[in-house]
Amino acid sequence: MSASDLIANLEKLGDEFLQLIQPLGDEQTIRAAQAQFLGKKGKVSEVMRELSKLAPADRPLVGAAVNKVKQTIEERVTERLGELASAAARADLARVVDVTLPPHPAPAGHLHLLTQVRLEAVQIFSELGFVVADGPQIETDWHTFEALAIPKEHPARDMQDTFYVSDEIVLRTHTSPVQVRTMQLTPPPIRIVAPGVVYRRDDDPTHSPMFTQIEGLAVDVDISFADLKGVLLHFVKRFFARDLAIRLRPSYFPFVEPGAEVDMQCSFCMGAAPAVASCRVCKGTGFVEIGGCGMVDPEVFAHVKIDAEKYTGFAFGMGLERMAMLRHGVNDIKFYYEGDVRFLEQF
Ligand code: FA5
Repeated sequence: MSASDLIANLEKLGDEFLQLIQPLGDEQTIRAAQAQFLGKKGKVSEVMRELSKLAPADRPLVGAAVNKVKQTIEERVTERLGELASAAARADLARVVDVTLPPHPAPAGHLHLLTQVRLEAVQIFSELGFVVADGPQIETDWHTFEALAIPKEHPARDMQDTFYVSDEIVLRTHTSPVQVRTMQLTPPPIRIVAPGVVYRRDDDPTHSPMFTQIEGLAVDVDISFADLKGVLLHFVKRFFARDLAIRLRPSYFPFVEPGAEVDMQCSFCMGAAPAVASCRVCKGTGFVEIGGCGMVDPEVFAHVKIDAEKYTGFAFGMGLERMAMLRHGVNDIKFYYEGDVRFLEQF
């Protein structure tokens, strides 16, 4: 083939490519067309192979024509891709966005089961006129033990049971020191509940070294044991939303006289045969202990300078983990503290 034939062929290839690319609407097919012409086995390369057969004097002319058609093809590819990109951008801008559509819901957390239980307990007591009181978790030995008539030799003060910060400072082992602080500051009538974290050297499936209690205290003229029983019964019925019985079992707490353990009817088997016989929650007794209670001991009144001749009072303290366990069937106290979402999101 002569040099002029080759140049004419190259020009034709250029025109052919320009026609071919015109209707193509996406990058992939445009690139494929480009390869069909400029690739190793492409149409332009085929012409280039003829170059070696030409007289040396003719080669530069044809070489220049090859470069020209290559340039034409490459420029047109760039141009066409640019056109497609701006058409896509224009279409994107023209798209109608409905700004009134609701967004995808973001996963939201909720209050921890223990927080829910604490708030509910406070709500129930506040309906009876109790207000919330607070006290420090790092407490003096005096407020935790001494003022509550818990003598130095009492087993609760043992290193086995209490976390000591120093000889005179402890991590409070119960919420009862809030009774003392409240009575020191407020003259009767008093009606408070004090929910809060307490610490003991305890660790098994139903006991944790850190747990939550709710303390109650009422001091006024003519407060009786019947008032105490009425408040506790009302609380248990409301909290469990069932007509459960309570049992006040005589017991000893140095700061109350008389004192009692608060048992409630087992919310799992209801204490009824035959389920009660094999109930693992109440261990076949039909009742479960939830706290302690009693009438404020005159010795405590003496420590906080309240006239025991004029006033009487009742106090109680219950474990909130225990109550949440009974209401929701939680069988290991650790679940509350491990932060496992599979447990937490059930409540
Ligand atoms: C007391 O702590 C008394 N301060 C209660 C009290 C208050 C009596 C006012 C009289 C007047 P006790 O040690 O029994 O009592 O604890 C009360 C409740 O806390 C228990 O019934 C139990 O529900 C819960 N509790 C005790 N130890 C733990 C523990 N390690 N982990 C989880 N809950 C516990």
